Amino acid sequence: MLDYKLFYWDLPFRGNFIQLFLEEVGAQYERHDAGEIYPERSRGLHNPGMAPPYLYECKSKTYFAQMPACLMHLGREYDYLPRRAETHTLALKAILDCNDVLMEITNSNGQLMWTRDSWDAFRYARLPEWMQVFENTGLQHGLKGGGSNGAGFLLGARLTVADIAITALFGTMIYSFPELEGDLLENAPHIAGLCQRVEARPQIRYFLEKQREEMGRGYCGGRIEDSLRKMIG
Ligand SMILES: N[C@@H](CCC(=O)N[C@@H](CS)C(=O)NCC(=O)O)C(=O)O
Repeated sequence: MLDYKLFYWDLPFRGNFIQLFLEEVGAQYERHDAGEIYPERSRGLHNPGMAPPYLYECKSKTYFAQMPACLMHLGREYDYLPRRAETHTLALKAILDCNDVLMEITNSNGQLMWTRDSWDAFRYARLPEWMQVFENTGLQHGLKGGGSNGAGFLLGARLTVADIAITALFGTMIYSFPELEGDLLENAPHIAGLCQRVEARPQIRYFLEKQREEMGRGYCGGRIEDSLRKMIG
């Protein structure tokens, strides 16, 4: 029986946050093209939303929009949320941080194309700071060791929705733009190791291998991806 339908574009970008989670927990789901409900139908849904991704939950016959809300909902359903108040709040914060990075790397979701100056300011100042925010959070709460010898998770000894989000953020970014791997290793070596360990989990690895075979190094699509490739290449 089907558990979920995910309405998103044929790209990893925001959709992978939800897909990695659904793969991790072994949910039965279908991915549908966002164009099936966006933009016309999406405003009139039960729980209307503004933009993809939309997650349809079959058992409750409800839709959810906003990637962080979708992930928090799934985290609760499958018990992937930290139990303590502080780390529970930090899980939401980590997902929101990830979503901010997505917005920033696409220059406000593609509203503006990158120029050399604006890209350099992002890549060499803002992005390293973001990476350090994730790294320091992990070091304060659960990450240990480096690289493939690493252990623990962002918010303690247990894998949570925050680890899935961080892997969807940086694992995807680095696969799409291998030139940025050195930036992550320099600024957030423990997070780099965490992403490798989460990507190596059997269900997730199988999914990513298939996705990468089909989509190659595609990231967010559109003119903003062209602009990113021009800056990084
Ligand atoms: N804050 C929203 C952002 C949604 C968003 O920007 N979606 C993109 C694809 S990743 C889109 O198709 N936007 C079309 C629009 O904004 O109308 C979320 O986290 O879900």
